Amino acid sequence: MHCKILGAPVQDGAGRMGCEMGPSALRTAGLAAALGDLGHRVSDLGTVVPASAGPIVHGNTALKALPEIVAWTAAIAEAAYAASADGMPIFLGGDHSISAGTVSGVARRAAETGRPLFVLWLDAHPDFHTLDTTQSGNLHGVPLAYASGQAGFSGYFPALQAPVAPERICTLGLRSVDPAERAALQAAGVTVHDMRAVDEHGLAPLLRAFLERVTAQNGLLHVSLDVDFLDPSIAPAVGTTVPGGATFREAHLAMEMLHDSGLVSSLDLVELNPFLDERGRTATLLVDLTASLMGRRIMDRPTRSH
Ligand code: DIR
Ligand code: MN
Ligand code: MN
Ligand code: MN
Repeated sequence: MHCKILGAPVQDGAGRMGCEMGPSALRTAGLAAALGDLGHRVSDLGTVVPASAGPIVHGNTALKALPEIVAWTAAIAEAAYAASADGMPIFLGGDHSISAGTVSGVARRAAETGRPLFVLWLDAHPDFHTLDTTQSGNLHGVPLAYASGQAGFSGYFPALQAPVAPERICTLGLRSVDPAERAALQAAGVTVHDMRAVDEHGLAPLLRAFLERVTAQNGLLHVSLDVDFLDPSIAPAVGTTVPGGATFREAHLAMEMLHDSGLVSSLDLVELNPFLDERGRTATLLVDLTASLMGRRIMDRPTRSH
């Protein structure tokens, strides 16, 4: 596989500074070497540069850095569209607002290939606010709503060329959902597996059922991995830690199953805040999880896992 690394050092979408350093930390933790050791060809495409931000006025006065995030989204969407022409783009955030651009860009590409794009959102949060419902005003809370074509973005964010149908989205790991998001997720028909579901059923059957749906429709799969999907005890370097997240083995199992599925066509690694890390521990974990997703295994398996 040709892995294409692309940095998107956005931090204006999060409530605090530091995510700008995410791409540097992931590179320093050895992402390219880990992928190369697995036999992949690796290209580092460098860093996305945003368009210049013009003034934008919106009625929700809580919104923070709307012109900046809109400018980033336009640039990231173009870069994601270009990078997804072939190979496997790996987008290094940056806060989760980068996924407004990554998902819309790869969705535009998928629409041209005629294969349906599915999205797996690994996160403590659904990031399903609209510009009208966010109360924090932090725009890392809106990318999934935008990319799936929810109302309220037009005239502000770039026009969506290929919204991802909510029925093709699965969120896994949720444990912090705002009331407006809960209602919107249900109304839209997004598949939601919160941590209660993971506790009750185990992660594997939930993920397997989703992957079987992607396979049945010959789909492509974008995976968006927010650091706060992981339990803070193993991944402290994120501004929005929430207790009760995925364990080390749950996270690796998810990545191993994703690898075995052969379905993943693009990946986001987001919300890493190196300023909050403990000697690169979280960055290293993200590199190891990416390696599992790209084929690192404990033992060879005689049969595919699904
Ligand atoms: C909260 C937290 N739902 C908000 N969101 C995120 O600010 O809208 N935290 N994405 O990481
Ligand atoms: Mn997120
Ligand atoms: Mn989150
Ligand atoms: Mn977040």
